[in-house]
Amino acid sequence: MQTQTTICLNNQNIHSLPESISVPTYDRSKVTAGIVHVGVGGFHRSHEAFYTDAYMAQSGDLSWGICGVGLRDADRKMQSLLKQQDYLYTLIVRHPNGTIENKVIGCLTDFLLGCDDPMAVINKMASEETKIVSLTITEGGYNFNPVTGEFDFTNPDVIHDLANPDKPRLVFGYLIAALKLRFEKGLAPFTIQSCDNVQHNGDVAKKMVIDYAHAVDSDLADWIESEVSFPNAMVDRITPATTPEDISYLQTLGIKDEWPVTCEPFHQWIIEDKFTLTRPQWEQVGAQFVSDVTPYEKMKIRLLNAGHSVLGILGSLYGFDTIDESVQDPLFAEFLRHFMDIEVTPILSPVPGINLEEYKDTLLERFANPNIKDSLARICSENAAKLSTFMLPTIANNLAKNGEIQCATLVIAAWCYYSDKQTDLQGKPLTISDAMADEVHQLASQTSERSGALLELKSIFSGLSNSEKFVAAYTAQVEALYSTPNVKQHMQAVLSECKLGQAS
Ligand code: CS2
Repeated sequence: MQTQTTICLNNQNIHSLPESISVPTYDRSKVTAGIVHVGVGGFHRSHEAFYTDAYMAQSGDLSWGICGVGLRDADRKMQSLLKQQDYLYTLIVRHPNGTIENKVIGCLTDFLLGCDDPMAVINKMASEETKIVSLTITEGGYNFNPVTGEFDFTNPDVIHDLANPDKPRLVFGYLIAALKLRFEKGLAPFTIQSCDNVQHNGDVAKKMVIDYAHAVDSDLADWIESEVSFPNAMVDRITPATTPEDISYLQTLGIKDEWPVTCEPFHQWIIEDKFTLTRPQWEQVGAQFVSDVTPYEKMKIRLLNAGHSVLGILGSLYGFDTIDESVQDPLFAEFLRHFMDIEVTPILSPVPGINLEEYKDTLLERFANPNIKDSLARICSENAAKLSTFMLPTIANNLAKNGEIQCATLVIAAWCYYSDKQTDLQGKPLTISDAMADEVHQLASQTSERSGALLELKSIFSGLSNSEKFVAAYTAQVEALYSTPNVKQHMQAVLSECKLGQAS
């Protein structure tokens, strides 16, 4: 048997890779890092890094390399694997028809680990070369109370960081320490660019950073408020977690890459054009700069991300493993489309340049891509923060205008059952990864005694639990699901009830 020789992905081997893999065409030794990015997960590597790599290749402006930053010990594995590869990695773009494009991305220049050497990160952010600090810190990473919107000063990590400004744990401590150095040196500040699925992500980042800064130094806080830009943005590219199969697939092509990234072909980035210093001309490679991103981000978060939660929670309970598997079930596809059409579309504002019907068609096609095995476990990770961001505001908007809430409410009822039993309906254990999992489980498991028990989770439900209409709909759904644990039957009931309502 002939054994395939594999070439390790690194600078030295980059021009010996098989022809089926495209490689950076610019001189990596000349790249300097204008961007420091916190949170180098799969999404950053398929999105901002992908655009930035393309921009450097097209423009020849090599001042936009990205210095990656991980803050926690959990980032160590990625840091050490990428370092071994001179920070190169392969983006595997999987089309629905089976076509695969393999592209080595070259714009990462370094990867600093904050928990090992916080000052290295702070000094890097404070260096003159850094023009932008971008963030993918997840919906939960902004440290705000979802009901009041206020910065959570009770978080033990925040208390730690205020007492140890040169050894912070959270991103706010790093940003403030670096901005303080720039302020003292008389250097202009960097732009803080959020790339998370939070509505008004730039405004939220701004409020959190400034609230934290006030607790450190009010002159600094005033300077940040007047000088630092926090552009809002809508970010989009479905990027499942990397699997061992992705690594073996590259090995069959003759390349050894320890942490590639798989993603769909679709990508979108709509950014508010508001930067403190210079920025890459990402519009040359497909990003769009606009003066107001609000309608775009609302459309994306309320349709795509919430749509993922619909399939993720109902599909997990039913026993599906991936998004494509769930949406290929006709009842799940109909339920999702119904949720989008009846509960979300009426609360969206017109979105310039976008036909919403076509956008929703495209979402269903993207979800159905059979080559993107996006696991429901990934989709359901951090459900508490995601539902607060993606789904509960839609219920609140509908309550305010007497709109429909049945689909979204069934999803919340199903989340209660999911968090209570922690198995699917056949009894198979679910993998639950959520910072709030214990709190949620504790209340959800009291549902048999009090059907509205989960709504006592004030940090999530204190707004909605004041609505009699929501509480009645939720308790009815929960009671029905607990007495007949058949998720499809309840999805069907919601659809039939709505059709009856429309006919009468
Ligand atoms: C997903 C997102 O995490 C989730 O729940 O909805 O990661 C989604 O895949 C991306 O936002 C797509 O742009």
